[in-house]
Amino acid sequence: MGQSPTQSPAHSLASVALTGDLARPVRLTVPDLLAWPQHRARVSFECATSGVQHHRFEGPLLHDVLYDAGPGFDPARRKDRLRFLIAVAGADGHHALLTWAEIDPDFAHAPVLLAVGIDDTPLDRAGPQLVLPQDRCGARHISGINAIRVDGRYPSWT
Ligand SMILES: Nc1nc2c(c(=O)[nH]1)N[C@H]1C(S)=C(S)[C@@H](COP(=O)(O)O)O[C@H]1N2
Ligand SMILES: [Mo]
Repeated sequence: MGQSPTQSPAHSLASVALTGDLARPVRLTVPDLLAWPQHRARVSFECATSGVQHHRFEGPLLHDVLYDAGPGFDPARRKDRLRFLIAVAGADGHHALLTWAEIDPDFAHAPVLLAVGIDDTPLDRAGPQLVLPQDRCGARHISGINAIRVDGRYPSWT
């Protein structure tokens, strides 16, 4: 897996920074994201202002990419994962929060993608997109992702 810094002058590749409670924070380009198993999804979503859209996406599972960055929970204790949030942000500031349990195979196991292609067009320059095939509304289909922060700051309620 490539971990070189982006803003490669020759190609001006977009990149996404994985930060927060991770053992191995990293900055990844869309070509870097091809290193994980690729999944496909046909998605329809409705925008409150522009109506229904249909797209085909492909890319790695968000869970696979984040898991490899070493989230700071105890992998042997399922309950320990329940305090983790994932903040996904586009370069324009649009953002959404997911819980770790939403994408964890032991919990909701949502097939959330970090898409590297939309309708057969690579997203190398535009940046990856968050794809939640289970969402009816399109608002969480964040385009031009440039930051994902994993946040386990809820260790205890007391
Ligand atoms: N970065 C970014 N992604 C975004 C938005 C946005 O404002 N910024 N709007 C969301 C909303 S409300 C919808 S409905 C879909 C619309 O997808 P489209 O931009 O392909 O039309 O994108 C979502 N992703
Ligand atoms: Mo929307």
